[in-house]
Amino acid sequence: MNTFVLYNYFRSSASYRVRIALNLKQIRYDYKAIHLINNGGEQHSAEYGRLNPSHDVPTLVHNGKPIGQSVAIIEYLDEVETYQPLFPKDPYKRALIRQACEIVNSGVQPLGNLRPLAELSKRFGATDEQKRDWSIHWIDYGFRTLENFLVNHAGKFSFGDEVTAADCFVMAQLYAAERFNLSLEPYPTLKRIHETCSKIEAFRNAHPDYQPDSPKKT
Ligand SMILES: N[C@@H](CCC(=O)N[C@@H](CS)C(=O)NCC(=O)O)C(=O)O
Repeated sequence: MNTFVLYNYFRSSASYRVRIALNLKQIRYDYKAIHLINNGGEQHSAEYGRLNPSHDVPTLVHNGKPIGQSVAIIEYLDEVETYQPLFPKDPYKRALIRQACEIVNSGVQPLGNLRPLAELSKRFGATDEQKRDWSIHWIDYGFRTLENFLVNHAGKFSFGDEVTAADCFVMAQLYAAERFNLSLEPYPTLKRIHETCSKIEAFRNAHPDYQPDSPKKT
């Protein structure tokens, strides 16, 4: 039996990246919701910590073996399931795709994550309004960085006309525009990628609103 279990949270952008990759590869998986707010944050439980010592989502468990960090998970999925490759063979193209993934993964998302935002309040008394302002600042920084990078590489998707791992990261990051009600007009390349991917079922079905733990689920 080949089993995949994804511990994740509907609104988590790092989880969203992995859901897109799983869907693109047509891998069926069990959805295990980890609520990041309720019960003091279910990610902090000792039981979950045994699966993922970072106490964050997502965690993929493949045949009983856990993997954390969305970059590691998506690269692993690409190695174990060859259907719909997410990284090309050419080393330079692979490096560029990883560059796009890391702009999101290490350059932007950590700055808006729950934990550092909570710490801004705890240590410096930041209000909700100030934290919102902070988040929007870094989201815009990330969008501008991606726009300036991808304008030289994008076709319909982030890299040409083929879907790659970069699209999993870019689309998940673009969800921030929906959450914070930001226009994509200033970022025409990102807007085009968003329009392309939003028409594809694998991306649509991974959207936070359609997950079992979303209050908006229709
Ligand atoms: N680099 C990690 C980021 C994981 C991460 O920050 N996950 C967030 C949700 S998007 C989380 O679990 N936050 C919980 C917390 O801060 O307590 C990955 O790509 O998996």
